Amino acid sequence: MKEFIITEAQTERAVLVGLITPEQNEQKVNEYLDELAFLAETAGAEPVKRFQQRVPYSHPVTFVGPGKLQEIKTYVVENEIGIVIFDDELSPKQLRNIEKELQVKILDRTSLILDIFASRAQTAYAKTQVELAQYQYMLPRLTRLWTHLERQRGGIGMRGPGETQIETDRRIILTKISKLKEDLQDIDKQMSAQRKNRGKMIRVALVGYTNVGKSTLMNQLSKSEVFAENKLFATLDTTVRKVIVDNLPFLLSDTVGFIRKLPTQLIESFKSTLDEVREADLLLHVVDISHPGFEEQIEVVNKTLAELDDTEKPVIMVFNKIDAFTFVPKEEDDLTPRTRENIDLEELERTWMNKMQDNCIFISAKDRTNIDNLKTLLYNRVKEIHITRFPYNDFLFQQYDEE
Ligand SMILES: Nc1nc2c(ncn2[C@@H]2O[C@H](COP(=O)(O)OP(=O)(O)OP(=O)(O)O)[C@@H](O)[C@H]2O)c(=O)[nH]1
Ligand SMILES: [Mg+2]
Repeated sequence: MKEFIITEAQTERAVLVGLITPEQNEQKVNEYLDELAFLAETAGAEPVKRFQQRVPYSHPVTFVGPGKLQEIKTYVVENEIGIVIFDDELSPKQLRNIEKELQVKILDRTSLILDIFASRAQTAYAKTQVELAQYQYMLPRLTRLWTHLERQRGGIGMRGPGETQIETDRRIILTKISKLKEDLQDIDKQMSAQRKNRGKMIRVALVGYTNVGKSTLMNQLSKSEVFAENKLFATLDTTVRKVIVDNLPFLLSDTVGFIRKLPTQLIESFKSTLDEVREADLLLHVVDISHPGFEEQIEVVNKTLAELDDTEKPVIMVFNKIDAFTFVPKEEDDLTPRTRENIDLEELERTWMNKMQDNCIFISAKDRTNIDNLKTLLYNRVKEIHITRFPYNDFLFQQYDEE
């Protein structure tokens, strides 16, 4: 079975491939490929070259057109490339054909993210979740391979050993999937019991795109040491800490970051990690304001949150990394519409303050800028929630406020 598991991409030279389509213009594709390159580096590969093609939609058989595929092949052979990574999820058919043609390891966005998750998973729980997602990714790809072979060999009377092997593999995978699901259910029960035991404390969850600084902020707010680094998906397991601001205690959790096209298998199998988000009373949506695509990242996070949970939760928008924000002033006669590049920080702040009322703040978790104001904001919101939830219990706060 081993050969089906997506292997880790260790310091292998990689080529990245993206499509310029009516939905994603050249600038967007460049941004997506930057992100794909970051993902590839996180997985241990070295991206050395990018290929792009302008097409109305992806080629059903080979993703890029046949001419482009030959161009990639020539480059791969001449430059000893070990992996070719595609920026979209490849269909089983595309995967087979591209693999056959290029004769090197082929990954897509989904399998790359799954690979990173697999190498990052620390606890038995995270490992089980990722393994389940990997098998679910594999299964349809095996099925297609099987029907593909069957068609080639001509069906009845021709069912040879190759096909039997694949059928066996399919059965093994199905058994594994149901075993993993059972394991997860057991752990889920334990975890939900644990969450219940935490009592009535207000729960606040840090959410956001990957690498925006959630864990760094968690460390600042709780004075803990949560693993934070400049890699994607540094955090896979949820960490929960008790935080006390001005004598007011609440629970703060740090969770897995979101990303564009987060594989659905992963959302599914990480459901219980994400329960922490679902059961939170208040969300701190952390945004990396220094990232050129921060607005799209906000959308991705909001969409993923909506998929997880259809109830509206109070949200505080936390715009992080203001120390790294760069502003390119506009020339006076420049009539191009305002974009991220020519709006300065104050203007952004005003716009968001208007939109979010008081529920937004601009900080630098790294330099601790505005962290005290964030704490005050948190204190006020948590207190409000507490008072609406436990109206007879607010003497507690009088005590706090008097101290
Ligand atoms: N310049 C700057 N960098 C920051 C700031 N906050 C965090 N970082 C850096 O951003 C990177 C990612 O930080 P993390 O805290 O790991 O981000 P995260 O959101 O927890 O990321 P994942 O767990 O991977 O989703 C690290 O290199 C941090 O040092 C900030 O305010 N300014
Ligand atoms: Mg983190």
